[in-house]
Amino acid sequence: MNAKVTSAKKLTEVSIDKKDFKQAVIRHLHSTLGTDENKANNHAWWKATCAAMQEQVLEGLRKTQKTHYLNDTRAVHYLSAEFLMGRLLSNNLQNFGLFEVAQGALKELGVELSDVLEEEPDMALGNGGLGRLAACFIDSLATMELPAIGYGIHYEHGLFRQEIHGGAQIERPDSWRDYGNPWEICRPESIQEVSLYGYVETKYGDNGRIHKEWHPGAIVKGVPWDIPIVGYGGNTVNVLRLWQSQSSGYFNWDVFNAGGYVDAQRENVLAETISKVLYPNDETEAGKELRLIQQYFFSSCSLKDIIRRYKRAHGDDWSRFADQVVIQLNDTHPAIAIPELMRILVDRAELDWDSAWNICTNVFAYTNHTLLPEALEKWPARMFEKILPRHLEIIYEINHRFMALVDKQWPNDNAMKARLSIIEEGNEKMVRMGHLSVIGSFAVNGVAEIHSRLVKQNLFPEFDQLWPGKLTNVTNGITPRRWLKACNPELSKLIDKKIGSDWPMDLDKLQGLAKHADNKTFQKQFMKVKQANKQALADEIKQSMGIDVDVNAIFDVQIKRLHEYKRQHLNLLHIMALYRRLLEDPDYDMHPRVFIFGAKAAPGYKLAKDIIFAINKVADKVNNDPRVNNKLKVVFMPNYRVSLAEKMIPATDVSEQISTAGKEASGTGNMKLALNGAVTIGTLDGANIEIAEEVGDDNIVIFGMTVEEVEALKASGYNPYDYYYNDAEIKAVLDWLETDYFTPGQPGALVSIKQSLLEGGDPYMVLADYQAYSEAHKVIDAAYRDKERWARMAIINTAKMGKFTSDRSIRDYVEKIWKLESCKVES
Ligand code: NTF
Repeated sequence: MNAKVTSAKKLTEVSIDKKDFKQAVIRHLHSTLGTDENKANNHAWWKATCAAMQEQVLEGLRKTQKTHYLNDTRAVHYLSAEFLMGRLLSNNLQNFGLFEVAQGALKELGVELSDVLEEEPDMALGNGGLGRLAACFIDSLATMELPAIGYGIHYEHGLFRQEIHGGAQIERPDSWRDYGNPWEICRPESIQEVSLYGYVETKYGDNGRIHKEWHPGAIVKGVPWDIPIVGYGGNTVNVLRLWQSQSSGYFNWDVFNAGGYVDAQRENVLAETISKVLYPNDETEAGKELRLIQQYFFSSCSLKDIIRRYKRAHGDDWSRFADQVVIQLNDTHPAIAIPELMRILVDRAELDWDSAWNICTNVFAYTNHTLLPEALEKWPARMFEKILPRHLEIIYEINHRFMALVDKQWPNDNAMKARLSIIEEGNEKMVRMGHLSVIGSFAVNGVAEIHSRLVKQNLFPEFDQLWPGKLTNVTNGITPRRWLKACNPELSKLIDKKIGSDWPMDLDKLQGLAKHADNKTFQKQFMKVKQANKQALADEIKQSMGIDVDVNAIFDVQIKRLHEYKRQHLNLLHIMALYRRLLEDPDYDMHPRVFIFGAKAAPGYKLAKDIIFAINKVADKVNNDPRVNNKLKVVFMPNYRVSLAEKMIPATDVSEQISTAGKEASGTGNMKLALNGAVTIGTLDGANIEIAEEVGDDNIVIFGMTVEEVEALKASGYNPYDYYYNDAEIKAVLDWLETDYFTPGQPGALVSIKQSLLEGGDPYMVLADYQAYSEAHKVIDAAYRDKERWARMAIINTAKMGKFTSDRSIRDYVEKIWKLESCKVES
């Protein structure tokens, strides 16, 4: 579990001092932005500060690229449709050890760095956990000096901005690049072309060899934008390369020549639509033609880029390709890269099928992030035929050969063939991208122990039998640089004082805090920081929402995408029950509590939006009811995003991780909150299980059914009405939703939640876990009232999070899957 990173330079050897930094900022204010110290607003200061920083970053990037080229390093290529980067300035300053330098330089100019940092729009090119994981991973890869490139899509609009009107979510476009992005560099010299549509011609060569030629109906350009990724210590600066679609001009000459200037422009618009928007779905498949085109677009551009770089060093000799290149598929979104590489090798490079397949299956590895059936991607074969006709043929050929293998293992078993086939037969033939990914990869991993076990047992059991050892686990992690050092500077300083300052690169060092967990002075210092962070969040809540919250109350936080399986409505039912208990008995004994939510719902997910509405309506009522006001508050913070998480997480006392067991693959918010000294109330699901193993039973509150119990209850015929009729509190609370108590004049406005939990069959067994959840909250309440006990629990949580650094995850990938070596870049 030792995730030590040895090779980064000491953070004290900074390359630039305060005076030089100040000069650089002023220089950029003048000659990059055309303004001056008197006229500049915070936005201009932000841009000038970024530009000053970028000078250092680009120097590091140049050295890194040269070093990797000269050493001809094996590299990992992380293909992901999502990278949820958040803001970069603070992180880059921290990783270069220049945070204090910049702060001091700006101070001398009469500017507060903290105000400047707030100017940066979040780079929200992702939905949730999957995209943020990719961002943490590329941070760790650079920090550990591993040769790596992230590949993704340069969306013009990232995840929507959420506004709350009358309690309901309204989606507004996110325009993160409207005023320019100071970090990205356009690389027109590396533009790629991508073909779409058209037909396949079969040609017969003299030697009897059949050659397939794809005559595309359209060609679009992929323009690369590079975002430098600065490792902690500032030595290695890797790249995140994001592809923007652009019309190639091939589209429209005929139209243009015929005088159709306007029509030609319309074709341009179509090409540019490909990278226009991020699909805002989380954990659901977006069965749209444009989505498949997006996936193919970035996979194809990335592969061609990888091949271009390989050929620069190795020419046309493919024999070393799999030694130099490993490609990690972040979920099935880039799975189309598998047939694309086959196409390039067989049709273009004219390799025979077996040699090509041998290369493919030594290059690709696939990470599965969910078991939810609605998230497992399947594409109609007819859609493939239209958009990617040659790829469909290749997929059929891969499948044909795979079926022969299945027949060898399970002779004459047609049911088995149907189950394992890449092609799902039915009303409409579908291509199963998960099966394609498993068959085309040399390694497949889940993202937490329990999830990987379920991937083996329930999702791909036959594949596990066919290829023992191919399916494995790599538990997720988070970067402690962003999620503790940068977002919680006061706690970081306290930790530095206690155990030294090398924990950000060797998180197991936090163990050293455990022996101080009973020390009264340290407890006070630790909780004083927590209190200050709570005050800062309370100020933010007051300022942005006008709600007063008491910092002596328990800050109980649930932050994640809104989804039934994550069970924000379980939390809501319990809040309503507390409210009801307080109304029935004004002396009801509970420590004051503030329940805080942050969550976006997919725009098309009706019930998820109804739950947001219900939380806000209950909040309105509770927060304005003087009868309970010193005990209960409910806050739904709009527009949850990385930069808001950075403010909420350091201020949290209680972390809500309450998914139905077996549904949350891992979770990573659970790790961030515990790292910042929050106590988890959680089910035995995803990484909660591993967190419990690390912190011990005394320092986490586990409740509810296990995976086995969930499965058994389902098998025995789960009936939510049993709980409704047998539990007076559940009945009262559900019936309350039907009245107009929370929505005056609008009775029934919240009824869809009750319906889904009763007539709807309660698919995520909210009612079955309700009592256990309610009891668990009593345990939390009692623990919090014992100040010393709570301080101890909080400290132990921070102390025991070493396992969950993304450096450890990356080390696991390196050892189990990628077989990479680090490459030192001299500063
Ligand atoms: C998510 N999956 C899982 O739901 C989380 O539990 C996990 O922590 C993250 O991936 C990262 O591994 C998805 O977003 C998706 F798309 F696969 F459904």
